[in-house]
Amino acid sequence: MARRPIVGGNWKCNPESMAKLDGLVENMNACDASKCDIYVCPSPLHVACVCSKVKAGINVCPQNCNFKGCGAYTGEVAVEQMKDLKIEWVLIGHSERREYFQESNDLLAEKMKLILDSGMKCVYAIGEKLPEREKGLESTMAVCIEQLEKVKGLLDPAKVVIAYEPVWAIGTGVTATAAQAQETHAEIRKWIAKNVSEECAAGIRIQYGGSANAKNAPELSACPDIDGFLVGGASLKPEFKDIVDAIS
Ligand code: G2H
Repeated sequence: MARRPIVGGNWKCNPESMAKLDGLVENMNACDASKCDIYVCPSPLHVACVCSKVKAGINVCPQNCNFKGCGAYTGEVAVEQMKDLKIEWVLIGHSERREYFQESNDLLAEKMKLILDSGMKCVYAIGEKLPEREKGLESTMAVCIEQLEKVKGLLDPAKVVIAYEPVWAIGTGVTATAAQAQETHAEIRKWIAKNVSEECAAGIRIQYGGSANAKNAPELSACPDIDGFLVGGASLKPEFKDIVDAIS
């Protein structure tokens, strides 16, 4: 089954000023969205502004949502508010959310259900830390499986994209080799085939994230089970366009 590639730019908690926001939006608007889906994850304060500035074909995808919707949830952002801005996608499960904000697999499953029930789509990030990678593929997969187990009943390829992001490669400049990434993506797909369905495994898109850049994107993108990228640091540079152009 042909899967349309998808590339996301995760700006994390950047930029520090509105003055710099326009430059980042320009980088996004320079991208050719004809051969892949493109989304951008601005920080919460910048989401509405970015929605008004990105060109058609660039989707805004907030970096998080709360687990309940509107109401007495101080400091949170709700899916209803996103829908009101015509936002279709939400990113959840990023390792920085898991690590610094103690987001558990249970909480993330609750969030994914809420997102899908509200008619939105979800990018769900998973990935192992360095000690697990150092122990090999089996221990790497044990983490990925634990992160997938609670959402397996929600994995609709039309609505969910998985972002495989080995934590040791995030923001470190160390990228998984194409062989390592392909092997893990293929294993994830195999697990989905066995535990969800063959159809889901064949259709669901799995992005790679972790120091993706213009240099490593062509080789990673050529791997059969890698369906695009979730890009952090390089999405803050004009280089993001080159990553999109590298999609094969
Ligand atoms: C992983 C990635 C974006 P970077 O966090 O989600 O960031 O490309 O800087 O490693």
